[in-house]
Amino acid sequence: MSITPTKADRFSFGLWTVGYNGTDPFGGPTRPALDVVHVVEKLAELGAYGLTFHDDDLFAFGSTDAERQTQIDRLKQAMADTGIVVPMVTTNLFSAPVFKDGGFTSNDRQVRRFALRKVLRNIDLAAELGAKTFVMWGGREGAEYDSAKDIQAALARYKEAVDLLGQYVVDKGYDLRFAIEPKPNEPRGDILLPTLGHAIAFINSLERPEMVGLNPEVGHEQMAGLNFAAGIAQALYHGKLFHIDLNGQRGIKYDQDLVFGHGDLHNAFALVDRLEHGAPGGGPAYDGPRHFDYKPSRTEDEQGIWDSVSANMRTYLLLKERADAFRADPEVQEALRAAKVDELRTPTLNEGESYDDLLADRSAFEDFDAAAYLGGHGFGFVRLQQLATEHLLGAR
Ligand code: ASC
Ligand code: MN
Ligand code: MN
Ligand code: MN
Repeated sequence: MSITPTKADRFSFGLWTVGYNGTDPFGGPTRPALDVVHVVEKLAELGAYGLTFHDDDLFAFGSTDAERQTQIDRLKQAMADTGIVVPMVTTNLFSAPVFKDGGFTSNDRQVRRFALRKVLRNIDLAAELGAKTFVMWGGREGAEYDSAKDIQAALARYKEAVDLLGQYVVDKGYDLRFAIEPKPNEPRGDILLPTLGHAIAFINSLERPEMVGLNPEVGHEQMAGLNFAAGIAQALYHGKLFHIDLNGQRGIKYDQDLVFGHGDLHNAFALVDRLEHGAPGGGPAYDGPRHFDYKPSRTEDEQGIWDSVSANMRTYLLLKERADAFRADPEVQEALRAAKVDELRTPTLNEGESYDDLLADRSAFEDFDAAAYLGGHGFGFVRLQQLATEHLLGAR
């Protein structure tokens, strides 16, 4: 297998990722801004197929119509010249001072109306560029103080906004779906829809839940101490994995946005295995772009940016190769059977069996020797995980 990325791998990058200039809360930029045309050319050269962006990444907040159009035209020309596509677009409702208390859920009603107008305009642009997914990361939708935010009202306003956007997309006939991106905190002390699970419950409250899914980010779930690969499995189970933000994070701390695999490598292996192969016992794999939302480290120069672009894609392809070998290994297949991983696919009740039948089944209870499980059942999960580890390390 080749670890040289090609367009067929469908790797995409945010303009804000490679474009990150190194600014953090403690210091200014370490790198000059990158021009979008240069970014598109470099991504194409390195083997990516797609670029994604927030409106404000492409043209500064407050740009005139003419300035905005100039940048759109330059991007379109670069796309035509390189074959780079725009599979996803998102809107920045977090950088400008007006959004410091949120966009869709600001306490200030005028801000909420302005936010909706900003997003509607960007949905038109997303459709124009052929994007199929519209991501919404509500980084400022939240609070620091319990006294300052009526959370129920904020969720109602969030729903009002997403319902309106869905109506707009339907009325316009756009081929576009929404993907909500959870994050537990940062920049707000607490962000609304902090995890995948919160977002799934919210989506089920919407007028058009089928149009709205998730854009989970590796580091965001890990900031909440959660298992990302397991969260992805649940998103797939609910049919909600519309898009994904791949990156790396080392534990519960600020959002690191490291290169994919430069955090919890074991979980990254499980993630790629799940995305590429679906559940071990069958079930859907992921079919969308492999999108990286990471930040080239503040210590790096421009060459370091392009090295990190390649690092994301190479790590993904290496893990894919390792996951393929893991699945194909007869010893792994035997260990999976011994661990009864496939037995979990068998329904607990027989076909047509009622609870009366279950109650009448003495083998299920009266004659079942539950005490025999004392001393361990010998599932062999540790052996299985060591096989995974050895494949991950390239030892098998
Ligand atoms: C997004 C997204 C994020 C944030 C962040 C901005 O749209 O997916 O995680 O914005 O990358 O810096
Ligand atoms: Mn992040
Ligand atoms: Mn993200
Ligand atoms: Mn991010």
